[in-house]
Amino acid sequence: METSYRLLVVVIAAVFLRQAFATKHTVGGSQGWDESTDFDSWSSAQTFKVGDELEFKYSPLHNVAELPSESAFKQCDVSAASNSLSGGDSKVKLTKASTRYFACGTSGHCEQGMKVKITTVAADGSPSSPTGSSTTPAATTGSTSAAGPRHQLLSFFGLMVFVAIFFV
Ligand SMILES: [Cu+2]
Repeated sequence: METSYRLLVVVIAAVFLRQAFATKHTVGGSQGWDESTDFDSWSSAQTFKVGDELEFKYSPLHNVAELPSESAFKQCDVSAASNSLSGGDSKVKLTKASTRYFACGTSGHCEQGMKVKITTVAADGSPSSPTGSSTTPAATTGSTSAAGPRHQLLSFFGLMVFVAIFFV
């Protein structure tokens, strides 16, 4: 009885810690990896952090080609692909702060807009360049870090669960 309780606690803690540190982004949201999806709108609403994962979900008509450069991306040069994925459910780990380019390798699909540019930032979420040119009044600074408290709350919850494992 007690052993299964502790196992449950460990599983819950693992789930919360994973949520606190990594996010899985389903490319294109509920529409998935498809010609009809507006990938610019989708990606601009996301924050990609180191450690996060992309998941491409698509029909057998499609595949995922990673392109090596901005120019290959702009020209839809899928023949230059540095990596190709297929099978309908492809996961890509974002391992460093960089910009990566993905397109569908099926003829004509990239030209129809089936491509997405992913810019990954450092996991701590700190901006890569200095912000603002003037001193911000103290009263408005609270609104700039909306993602921070939630992250800290999840981390804190995970820590509390680990503490509970040792004292229960
Ligand atoms: Cu396609």
